[in-house]
Amino acid sequence: MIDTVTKPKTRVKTQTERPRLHKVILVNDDFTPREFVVTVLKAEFRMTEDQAHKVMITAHRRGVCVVAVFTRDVAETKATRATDAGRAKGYPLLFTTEPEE
Ligand code: TYC
Repeated sequence: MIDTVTKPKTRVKTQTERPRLHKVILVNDDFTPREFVVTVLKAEFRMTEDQAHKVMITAHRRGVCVVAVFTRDVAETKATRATDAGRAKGYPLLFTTEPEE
């Protein structure tokens, strides 16, 4: 019997798709002190005082503010750590995540 080798007819995709990015969103509340929100943003998201203050004040005025975008795992880990930092002090500070369009 003759073994025949057939070439695949379809071409394999050569480019890997980029993973979808997820937004970390800061949610306003009436209880967490402004300065504490700034401290958490600086520690968890490596922001400067100025950047952190702008994000905090935007969430304070508009209800929410996008903090940054990451791959899903990183976004979820950072949102959880930042939310837990507030909870450890008894504050209802909340960071959520959602996929980018
Ligand atoms: N609204 C809070 C206050 O007046 C400050 C604050 C800002 C809390 C942003 C949460 O995501 C937040 N103390």
